[in-house]
Order: sequence, then structure tokens, then C-alpha cells
Amino acid sequence: MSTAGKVIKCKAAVLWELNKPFSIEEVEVAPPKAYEVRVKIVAAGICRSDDHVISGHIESPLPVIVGHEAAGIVESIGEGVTTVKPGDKVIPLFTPQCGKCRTCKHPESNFCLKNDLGKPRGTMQDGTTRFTCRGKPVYHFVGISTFSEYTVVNENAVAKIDAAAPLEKVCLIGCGFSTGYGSAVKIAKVTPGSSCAVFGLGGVGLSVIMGCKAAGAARIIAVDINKGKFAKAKELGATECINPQDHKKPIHEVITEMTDGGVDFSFEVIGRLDTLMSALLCCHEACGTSVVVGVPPGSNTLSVNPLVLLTGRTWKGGIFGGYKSKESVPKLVADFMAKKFPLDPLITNVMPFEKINEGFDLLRSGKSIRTVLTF
Ligand code: PAD
Ligand code: ZN
Ligand code: ZN
Repeated sequence: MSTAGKVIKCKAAVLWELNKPFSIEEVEVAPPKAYEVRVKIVAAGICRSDDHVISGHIESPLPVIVGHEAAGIVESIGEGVTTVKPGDKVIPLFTPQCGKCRTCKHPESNFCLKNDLGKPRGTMQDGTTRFTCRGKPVYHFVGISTFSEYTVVNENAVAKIDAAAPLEKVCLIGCGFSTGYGSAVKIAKVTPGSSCAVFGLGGVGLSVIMGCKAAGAARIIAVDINKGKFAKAKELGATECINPQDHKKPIHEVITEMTDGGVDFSFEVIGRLDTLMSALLCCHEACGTSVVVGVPPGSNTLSVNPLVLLTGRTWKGGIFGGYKSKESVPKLVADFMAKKFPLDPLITNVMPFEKINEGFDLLRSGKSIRTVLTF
């Protein structure tokens, strides 16, 4: 029997309070309104940004259903939807691409003004919610809330992908892989023969390393305080791995000495102010570029001596690897299918959705890279 047009009751992981485990609840998911799409989630990865919501490091109204790195199948569509149809394999997009706003029309930028990232309302783009639990509305996270068996997304926040794509792998293209890889090839525009330093070797940082390697970097210095991450970093292209705790000098000085005055490109992929500063200072004072990828706590600010930039450094950042989401995600999936990059090395754990809290424990203990939850 078709579920189109009806409320669907299903399981979702609801976060009722900060710093508490998710509670697996029965939720009601309303049908999609005009220009919206209801998606049956098949696989969802766990990204540190989801954990940032639990800790309060990323602000969100509560209760909320988080999750933003997933793949699924269209269950039904609202009026006016033309770019996907029921049965299509899709990836939800945490940064939408409306195609009409100033950002979307700019050839280089991707932070579409329809996003719910900067000052999150926790709603769909029309300001209302589609989830209810125990009679209360539940908020959305970045417009896609993927830790639910069913979710509703705007048409500009979902991309149709190859029908043959393995959803339990390509879900990583929804955030971690694309964010890291694009930060190297699209935001930094890493050049052949260059030197790079990558701070933080989680799923996103390792994807930065893959991007640096694909762009032809000659040296890729991987930096982490967890030595357990070094073998995987080397497998994916790091030429050297360093632990700041093994050095008496500040790590930016160590890297500057190793690289004749600093690297060409550096990346902060942790989300801390001290490592943001180290990454900035370890790129060459005259010709280095440093890219902010990690999400630091929203309320924190850095104080920077402008002379650090006056000598010629470039400091930039970007969401989702700089990719315009709706047009780029299908191409990234096609590249994966054509074996242009692997995703398997990033997936260390696969478990049923109900074990979501165990998946987060593995991330926090530094034992996993990406855990993929299957529905
Ligand atoms: P992760 O937690 O899997 O990886 C972070 C890594 O940093 C771990 O290996 C840690 O051991 C390491 N680390 C922690 N503290 C330090 C330190 N002081 N010095 C050196 N290394 C350290 O996270 P992830 O890879 O899922 O995400 C990384 C960041 O990127 C995180 O802040 C997340 O919110 C952000 C992110 N940004 C975007 C975007 O669009 N810009 C998208 C997705 C994730
Ligand atoms: Zn993410
Ligand atoms: Zn837009």
C-alpha cells in the first residue's frame, strides 16, 4: 500500500537534551509539502559535526533529529517537484543549492542562502517542522535530519545519484569525503609538487589527504595527537606523520623547519582555536594558504596579529569542500563508481541504526574513522 500523502510512523534518534544519549523513538513524519521530498534513509555516517550538536559546540533548538551524511531512496514527492521521483536513489544535501540566490549565481561560492547552518532555525525552509514525537514538534538539523528511517528535505537539498551506487558507501559523499577532498582540490587548489600539512585525521582530514594526493602534492604532513590514526593516513597518501605531543617546540615551528619556511597549503580539520592558529602559522609567510575546515565553537573568537597576513599568507575556509551541492554530488558519485577514489578506507565500522549511541562512543574514543549506520 502506498504511503504517499500519509503520515509515516517510524523510528528516529531524538536528542532531547545536550550531553545525553539519543533516544530511539517512534516519530511521525508528515508528507512532503510543495517542492519537498520524503526520503527513506538507507545508510547514514556519523560525522563529528553531529557530535558538536550533542555537546552544544554547534547550537540547535531541541529536541532535534541530527545526522547529515546519508543516502536513501525517494518515498514520495510534493507538488511541483521535478528533479527526483519515487524510487530514485538520492543523497540529502546539508548545504542546499537553490540556484537562484546571490551565492548560487556566483561561479565559485556554495554557501546557498537557503542554508540552515549559520543561525539554525531547526525547521524546513518554510519555517515549519515535519517531525512529531510524543505529541511535540521535533526540530530538523541543517534541513535534512538523517538519523531517522524517513526524513523530509527541500528539493534544493537532495541530489539524484546513479541507481547502481552502493548507498552504504556513497553516504560519505554527503559530508565527510566531499568536505575534505574539496577543501584540497577546490578551496585550496593544491598544486602539483607542493607541500601540505593536515591537522586532524578523522574522516574529513583523511579525505583532505586524498585530495592533496590527487592534486599531486609532493609532501603531505599529517598531524594528530592520536598515533592510532597514522597508519591510515600513510595508506591514503601522507608522506610524514607527526604528533605535537612528541615535540617540545610549538608544532608550527617544527613544520616550518621541516619545510624550508612553511608549507604551501595547510588545513585545520579539528575545530579548535589553538590548532587553527598552528595551521595558519605553519604555512609559508609569503606564499602559503591555510584553509579552515573544522568547525570551532560558534561563540569563540581568535585574536590575530595582522602582520601574519600582511607578509602574503592567504587564510580561507569553506563548507562542504566548496562544492555546489546539487550539481556536484551526482558527479562525485559517478567518480566513485569510476574508481577515481575509494571510500572503503574511511569506513571502519558498520552497525544497525539502533546502535547509534555505540557509534558515537567509538568516535569519541578515537577508535573509529567513519561508522555507517544501516537502516
Ligand atoms: P574526527 O573527530 O573524526 O577527527 C578529528 C581528529 O582530530 C581526530 O583524529 C583527533 O584525534 C584529532 N585531534 C583532536 N584534537 C587534536 C589536537 N589538539 N591536535 C591534533 N589533532 C587533534 O572529526 P571529523 O573528521 O568528522 O571532523 C573534523 C572537523 O571538521 C570537525 O570539527 C567537524 O565539525 C568539521 C566538519 N566541517 C565540515 C565543513 O563543511 N566545513 C563538514 C564536516 C565536518
Ligand atoms: Zn559532517
Ligand atoms: Zn542558493
